[in-house]
Amino acid sequence: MSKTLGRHILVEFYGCTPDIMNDVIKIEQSMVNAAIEARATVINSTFHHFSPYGVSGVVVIQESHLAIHTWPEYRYAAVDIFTCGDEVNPWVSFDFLKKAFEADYGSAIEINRGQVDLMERVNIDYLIKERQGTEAELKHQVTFKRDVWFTDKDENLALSLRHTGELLYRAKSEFQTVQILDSYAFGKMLTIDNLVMTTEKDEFIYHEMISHISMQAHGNAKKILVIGGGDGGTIRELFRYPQVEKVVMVEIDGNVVEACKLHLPQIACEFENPKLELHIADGIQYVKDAPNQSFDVVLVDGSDPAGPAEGLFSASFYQNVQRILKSEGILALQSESPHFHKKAFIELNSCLKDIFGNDRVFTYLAHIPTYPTGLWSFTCATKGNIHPIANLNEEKANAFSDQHQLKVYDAAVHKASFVLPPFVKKMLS
Ligand code: SPD
Repeated sequence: MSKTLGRHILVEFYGCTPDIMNDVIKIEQSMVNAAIEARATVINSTFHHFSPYGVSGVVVIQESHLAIHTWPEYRYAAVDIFTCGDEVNPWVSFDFLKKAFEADYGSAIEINRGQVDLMERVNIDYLIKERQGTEAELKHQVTFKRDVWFTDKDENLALSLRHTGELLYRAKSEFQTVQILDSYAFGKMLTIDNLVMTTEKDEFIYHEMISHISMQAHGNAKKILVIGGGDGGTIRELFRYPQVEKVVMVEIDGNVVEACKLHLPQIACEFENPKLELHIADGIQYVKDAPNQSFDVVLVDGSDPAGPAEGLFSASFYQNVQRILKSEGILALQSESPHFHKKAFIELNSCLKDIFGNDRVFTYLAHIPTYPTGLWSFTCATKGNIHPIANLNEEKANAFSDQHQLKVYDAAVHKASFVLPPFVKKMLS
């Protein structure tokens, strides 16, 4: 056989473990290590996870590349390993990956690339820049840049955040998978089922906006119920109010609380507050069982309408919330993005209007950079004489904002957040 420039193997891995096929961090690390095992020099890696599942990525090596695309639902990975020169053996990477992906079966075809006999070598020494060391020293100087991405997406739209590629926390419960990753742009972030829940750098927007609009509109809330909110950001805001006597938090997954206490302590900083009554339980069941008129404020700080949070978008849940609110009470909830979760956003609004009355449901908006599309909505619904704008004591709200050095909430933002652009008004009419 004539001499070739490179060896290219096209690999089929069947019967892989589905969880591994959906794990961007494990796959990136395995692909990088497969290259290192084969004595390649890694320059760069780029990996993306796709919701709901699947990973794509490439490791650029000095000797060419390793690429992958996975189909966790078929327990399948298509891998492509191309190496140049005699020093790197792509079959070493093949063996390494078969083991790492726990594949039942792996096959490959090898293609020899660049048959030297068929080509004529020309002199291109003029392209060589002045060298700064020996071959070995130059190889050593190559720096490896990892490019690993987390993607929060539906079929048509996505938000991606680059992270370090290290997994700080992962726990899989009967409900969901909870992770903590470290993103370059927004710091550490909590993800649930591959959706961004909160990040160190922009969490303040969500937590101030879900809490203070209702708290300031009510003016004297003493007993508050938080459904979800296991990261602790919402209760941190609530405990800024000295009149608060009790906050009941019902979070379905203890892993969320554990993960945030360990890795996001500036968010999860009020779990030891003696006024907190924490239940690791189902919030839907809790509101079903709670007595009539028992809370001044109810905040629904849940995830998106899939998995365990789905019930937080149902009429029966809000009928119970309406029942357990005091006669002068207010509810606020995260109501998704008018762009990203259009259906949930519209349906939730009409469901709340049916339960609380047309003139008692108020949508407000905030810009949250790490949620898909950035434009995020909240909704409040009231009982009694509470009106979220008319009731606002601006002086008090501004003094509160100053005193606590809030970063997004003040009286002007409170009022402005209820100003809806015509396209959103139209969606809700
Ligand atoms: N798509 C993200 C919706 C997240 C809502 N809850 C976030 C929890 C923060 N406490």
